[in-house]
Parts: sequence; C-alpha cells; structure tokens
Amino acid sequence: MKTFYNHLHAQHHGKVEMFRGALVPCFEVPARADHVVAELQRRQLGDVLEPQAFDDAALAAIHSPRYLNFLATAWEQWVALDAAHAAKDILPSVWPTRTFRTDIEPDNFAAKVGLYSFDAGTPFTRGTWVAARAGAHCALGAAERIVQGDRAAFALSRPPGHHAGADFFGGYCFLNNAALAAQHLRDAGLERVAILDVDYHHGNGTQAIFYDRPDVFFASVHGDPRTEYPFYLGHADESGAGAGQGANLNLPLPRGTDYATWAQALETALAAIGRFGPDALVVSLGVDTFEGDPISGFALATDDYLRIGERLHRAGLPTVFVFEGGYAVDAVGINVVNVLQAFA
Ligand code: OKP
Ligand code: ZN
Repeated sequence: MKTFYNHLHAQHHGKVEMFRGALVPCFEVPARADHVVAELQRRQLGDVLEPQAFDDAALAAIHSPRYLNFLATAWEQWVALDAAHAAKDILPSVWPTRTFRTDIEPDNFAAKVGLYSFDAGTPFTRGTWVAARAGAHCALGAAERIVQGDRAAFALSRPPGHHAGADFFGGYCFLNNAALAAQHLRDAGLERVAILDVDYHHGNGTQAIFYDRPDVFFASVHGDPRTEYPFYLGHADESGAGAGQGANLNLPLPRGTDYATWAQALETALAAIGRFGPDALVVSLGVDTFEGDPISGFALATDDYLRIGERLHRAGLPTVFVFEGGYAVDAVGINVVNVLQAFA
C-alpha cells in the first residue's frame, strides 16, 4: 500500500487553543504524523511518496471560492494589520450565529475569520495554507492510486480534515481531505463512493458536504454529540436530505464505549455501506478512539486496530485511508499502522 506524505505538513504548527477559559498548548502537533511515518517505515509497509501537486480547481470541487481565497490570503491579511502579528497565530473569537447574515463577507479581519470558522480551538498559522493544501494533495494522490487500480492507498494528511465544511474551518481542520478524495473518485468515473468515518469525533464537515447527495454515502461511528465535540451535529436521526435521503448514517455511542460495542456499530455501518453498493470506500481514519487518548472517551486497545484493519479488508472494496485524529502521540503511529498492516 502506498502512502502519500508531505514534509510541508510541519509548517502547520499551532501554538495554543482555547480550552475552558485559557489558552493551552495545541493537541494537534506535527509529531503525530512523524510517528506514523516512522512506524510505516519500521514495518516496511510500502513506499512513502510526496504527492504530486494538483490544480486548485480540485479543491474548488468541494470548497467555495471565497473560502479558498480567504485561506490563501489570511496570513498576509493578518500580518498587514500589524507586523507584530507575525509572532502570533490567528484564533477566531466572534461568529455569526443564528439571525446573523453570512452572505456578506465583512471587511474587518476578525469578522472574516469568524465567518469562515466555528471554534476557538483551531489556530491558523503562517504555514497553515501551505500545509493544508499539501495535505489535500495527499488525499487526491491516494484517491488517484485507486483510480489506477490499486486495492488501497493511505493519505497521511495533516492537518486533519473531517470537521472542515465547504466554507469553514474548525476542529483542527481546514480542507476536507476525505471529501476531496471521494469527489476525486467520482470525477474519475466511479459512480458510487462510501465514506466511513471511524474517528472519535463526528465528521460534521464531511456529512454536511454530501448531505443532499445520493452518490456519496456517509457513515460515522463516534462519541455522542450530546456530550462530545463537535456537539451540534452527528445525531442518529440525521439520515440525509432530498436526493440524499438515506445516504447518511450516524452511530453515536456513549463515552466509555469499549471495542465489543464499538465493533457492533462498525458492523451496522458496513452492512449499510454494503447495501449502498459503492465502487470504492474512503475511510476517515482517526485513532482517537484509543483508550489513552487525552481528549476523547472510548476504550479501544492497540490490538483492536488490527481487528479493524482485518474487518475493513473483508469489506472487499478498493479503499483510500485518510488520516484524521489521534492525540496520544506516542501510540498514534502504532495504532494507525496496525489498521493498515492488518488490511494489507
Ligand atoms: C479533531 B478530530 C479539547 C477540546 C476539543 C476539538 C477537537 C477536535 C478533534 N480540549 N477540541 O476529529 O480528531
Ligand atoms: Zn477526532
């Protein structure tokens, strides 16, 4: 299985995020991806490649023009306000909630940041755009391997993507790598694509992007949004809309869920994906379901990731794996590569 990895990911290195009234060090750190690469190489699990550059039009297949323009220019706008800003990250602090307008992009920079984001936990840094774009290219490159006939490929994208919507960032995510991979498969002629999101957190961005579409099925197993981030989406009654009715499946589980219960939800998701009959599968592979994860609440053990990989292999579909969460930094490489090695 080929892995797409880009060294530019480390240019996205947020300093702090807002947590309970204080700024705390970011959980989403460059070392996460470095550990996954090191473990892939230790187990010799296929080539690790730099992705080719894709045209920005590939990003526009998922993201809005004004959002992409914001991402591309945010840092220069920030530093133009005050040269001293170069030493600090951009952190959102004001948002257009219900009854506000979102059709007019404000001139004020802080207001623009809020228009295009949904939390204060996602710093935008000098290297965020470069890193996120290269991470998206990893997802597109991995999807292209499937188009070329490979059974599986791995996008070691960083920052992660599944919380990013068509026109907003948040939850450590800026470009929706899994959505870009799925859309690339569709544009290459595959008629039906399924996305399975196994990250601890609901993939609100991915769900929203495909919610009214019948050609991309989204299934997610995640912490119950009544208590778990991202809180405002991911409930069991969200089943798709319009032409996409029936093409969305959420399987929320309570904090503390162990592998036996989690694996039953995985079976439910795979059965629904089987009925959908996709030509390929995109897996949003977060391993923050791990018992040692510092910001999550499930109890999966390192060996359980081998079982997940075996089970996904038995689903029998060409599969793009896309890296998402996993914040127990010392274990993230072993857990991710357990899935990939058991699959391969
Ligand atoms: C991104 B992904 C932690 C608060 C939670 C947001 C979590 C984003 C997770 N102090 N902040 O789904 O792994
Ligand atoms: Zn997560």
